[in-house]
Amino acid sequence: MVRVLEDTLRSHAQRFGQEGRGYIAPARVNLIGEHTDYTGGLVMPMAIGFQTAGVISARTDGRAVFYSANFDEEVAIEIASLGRQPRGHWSDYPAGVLWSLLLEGVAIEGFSMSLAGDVPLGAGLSSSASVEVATAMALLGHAGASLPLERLAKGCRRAENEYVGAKSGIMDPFVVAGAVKHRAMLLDCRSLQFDLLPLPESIRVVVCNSMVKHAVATGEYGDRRDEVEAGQAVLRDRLGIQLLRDSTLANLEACREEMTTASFARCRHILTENARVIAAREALLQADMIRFGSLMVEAHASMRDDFAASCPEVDTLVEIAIDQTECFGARMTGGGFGGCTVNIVQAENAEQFVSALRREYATRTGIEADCFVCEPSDGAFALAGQERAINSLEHENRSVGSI
Ligand code: GAF
Repeated sequence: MVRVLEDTLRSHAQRFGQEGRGYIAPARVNLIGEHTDYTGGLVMPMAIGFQTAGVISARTDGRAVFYSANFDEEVAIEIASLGRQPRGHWSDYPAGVLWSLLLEGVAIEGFSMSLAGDVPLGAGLSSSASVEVATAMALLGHAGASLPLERLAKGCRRAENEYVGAKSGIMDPFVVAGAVKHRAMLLDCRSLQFDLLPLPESIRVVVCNSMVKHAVATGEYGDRRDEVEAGQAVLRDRLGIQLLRDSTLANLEACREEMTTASFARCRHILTENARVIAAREALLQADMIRFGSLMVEAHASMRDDFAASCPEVDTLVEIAIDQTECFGARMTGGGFGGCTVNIVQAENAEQFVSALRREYATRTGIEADCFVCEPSDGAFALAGQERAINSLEHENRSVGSI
């Protein structure tokens, strides 16, 4: 059993005087396809080995008691009177999931839940979806209910959008719940169809934390989304194009005069990024990591220049990485404005890559970066033994096919 779950089961029993049932959800890193999910675009994330554990046991007073081991704090809520009352506090994430699952019609009675995790916060590795999915799995287990992957992911997104107040998309809860070991997930965020793509054994995925914190729930992420939506509105009004995904660069160009410079550039990033995800899938299918890496580098430039969502430290990490001979490609990953880079490197030289990157980053910025060599891991569904939700037969039916 994973250590974070073992420890949480033990501390839950000590704290609440009852054995609990344990659930676990991973973090994720996005290989390519950034800020495309909320426009119905394409993304290619994978789950990674950081985890959140949720341990739950019943109580008879009708209350929901959440304990966060990370914050060493307990919050109690009356389930019957739970409204949308975010407090700007860690407990908004699990309380939001409770609120969302109640809206979904899941009958949830009193419980105590312990949450604990090792996902770095504010690093762009989706600590929030990891908490949400672990909470949702625990609540469903407690209620003796289950939801298909799609509804569970949408339920978590609703918690984050409407309860927490962060305008995030579907990518994170979907991959955190539905990922499969040894595979990256190409997800079509419009149809929610996906392909599970093997990564060549000759490469490693290295995640490097710039140590500059970002938070999706605060300003800049929402500003970018507003700029994109303003651009989409022009395309809709002028050309009847409902989703940015269905526009061409020529359509966008035709509407340029009616958009702000920012909206035009943000929309251009999304259109070129969707095309890069399609090309990246082809590269992966042919195990052409040189091509895959150069698409990552282009994606980073687009995030930096058109989407204006990078920062000097993250740019420095990418510059250092792509100067290393063992690195195929590197880019900012996640919401942006700090957080992590994702790097594809030759397996046999991964440790050497990490040492050189950390040394040079410290020299240039004075910051010690945390770097992790990551394996594509199972999502919460597979970890909870719900493989049927994503078994190969269903996967064939759900395959993205030709995009
Ligand atoms: C954050 C959001 F939560 C995702 O939905 C996605 O938009 C991502 O930023 C950017 O690709 O992780």
